[in-house]
Amino acid sequence: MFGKVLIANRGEIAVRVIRACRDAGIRTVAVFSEVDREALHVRLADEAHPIGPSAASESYLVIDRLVDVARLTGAEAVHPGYGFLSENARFAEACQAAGLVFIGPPPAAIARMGDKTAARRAAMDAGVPVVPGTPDPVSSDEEARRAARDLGFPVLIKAARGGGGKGMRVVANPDDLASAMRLARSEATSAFGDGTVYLEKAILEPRHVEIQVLADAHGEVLHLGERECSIQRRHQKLIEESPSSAVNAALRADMGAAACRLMASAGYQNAGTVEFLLAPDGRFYFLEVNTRLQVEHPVTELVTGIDLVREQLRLAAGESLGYAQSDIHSRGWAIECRISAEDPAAGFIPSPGRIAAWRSPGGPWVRVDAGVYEGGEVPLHYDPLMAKLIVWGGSRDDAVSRMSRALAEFTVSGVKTTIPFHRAVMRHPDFLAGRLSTAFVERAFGGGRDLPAPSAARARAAAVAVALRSRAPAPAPALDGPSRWTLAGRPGSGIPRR
Ligand code: MV4
Repeated sequence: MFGKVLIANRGEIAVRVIRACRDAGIRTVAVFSEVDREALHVRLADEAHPIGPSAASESYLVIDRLVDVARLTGAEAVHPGYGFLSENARFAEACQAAGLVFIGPPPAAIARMGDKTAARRAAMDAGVPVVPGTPDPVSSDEEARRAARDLGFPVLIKAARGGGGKGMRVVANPDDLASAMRLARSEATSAFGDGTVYLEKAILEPRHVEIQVLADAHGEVLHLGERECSIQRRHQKLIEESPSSAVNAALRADMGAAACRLMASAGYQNAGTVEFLLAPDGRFYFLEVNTRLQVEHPVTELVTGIDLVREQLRLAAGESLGYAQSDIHSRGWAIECRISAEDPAAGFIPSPGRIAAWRSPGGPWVRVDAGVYEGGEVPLHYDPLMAKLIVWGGSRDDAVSRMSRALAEFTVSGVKTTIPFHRAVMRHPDFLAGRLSTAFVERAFGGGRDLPAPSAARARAAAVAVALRSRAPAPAPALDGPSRWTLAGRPGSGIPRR
């Protein structure tokens, strides 16, 4: 196993990886931008090094700087977390070229799955169902008309280079096709520098269900069941659960086998996720592969008992999985709520700032993966995710009531949070009945606009919490060496405790 790992990320996922390393006796190297000098991941790592200004493009995304820090600190491997460089094949290659192990799939697998049309072809070749559509890009309006007639309306125009729903357009009837093609092409050109589009039959009211996969370097590929991720808004997931109330044992076995076939055929290694659309009629269709650890991985951990980050470390070190599909069992139900510094009552606009009060829930089967602390700052430069609240229950009903209880305990002030949104979802009749689709948030909450105001008692409690914690923060020292937070108080550091 590795002696030292560099974590090329920040926030809750950097903290998550540091914890897995510490559990495994591995030393950790954190990196930080100017605004992150006193961030939680910096305080928890064994050592922490500056990598540049606050803009991610000048720090967390600078491949050469990250590789340099890894080399200088004697790290043997690099964990990319999610986002930033986690799905960048050039970063994985640069790590390998510098003699570092990239904790993720081989660069070729990242590159292949990053090309959505290549991934779609790989799925078809592996016998994995894909949504009926044009096998090749559509260039003329005439070609589009013919394809749409064969597929049947409504159809979706998708950008070949697209992702996250960008450049996607629904067309309900033939009259709208030509203008929709023009719009989709120009959107795709400005978003991805490539106006190539293709057509798919539109699946109405789908669920977003994904399969977690683990693959070792010896050809073994296993799946850890599904995650239901339909509760999202504008392609940002808000709540995830495992299992899905729409998936029974037979469907799980089918989807799991399909995901494993695809990953095996792609020469995949480490942890990865295969995303599917699940139609109301129970048919499933391949969407894309995420070649990284995902935000929502903890719900799978809680139902399977498998530490996915520990597995990533073991697999990257060349170890065999060491267990079979029949050894993996899912027990009970897990739900995750993403706690972001966003104002759900104002269209989920980011609400960066200082966290005046932070009281997170606890108790049995409640897990809080946070990347922040009371008195700390949520910078405006990055994703506003502060923490993930994950609970387990023996049944879905138990998990929902435990989540409601945990959300009731959660007090945050100084920034607006998504907590009120989550409290409202936990009471919604469609959610309680497991009646979900990707349209749930728009349908149930008008996209988040129709939220109940917090009670007067909650507003008073928040005001008191702020009043009690208005201590001025210490100014951040200059960016000139390792952070004081991780050195202060350590024998021989020469830095006095504050
Ligand atoms: C679809 C679809 C319906 N039919 N494809 C959106 C993101 C991109 N990766 C794929 N997406 C969709 N593709 C067909 N043929 C509906 C969506 C979709 C969606 C998918 C997953 C999660 C959330 C979504 C929200 C809206 C639309």
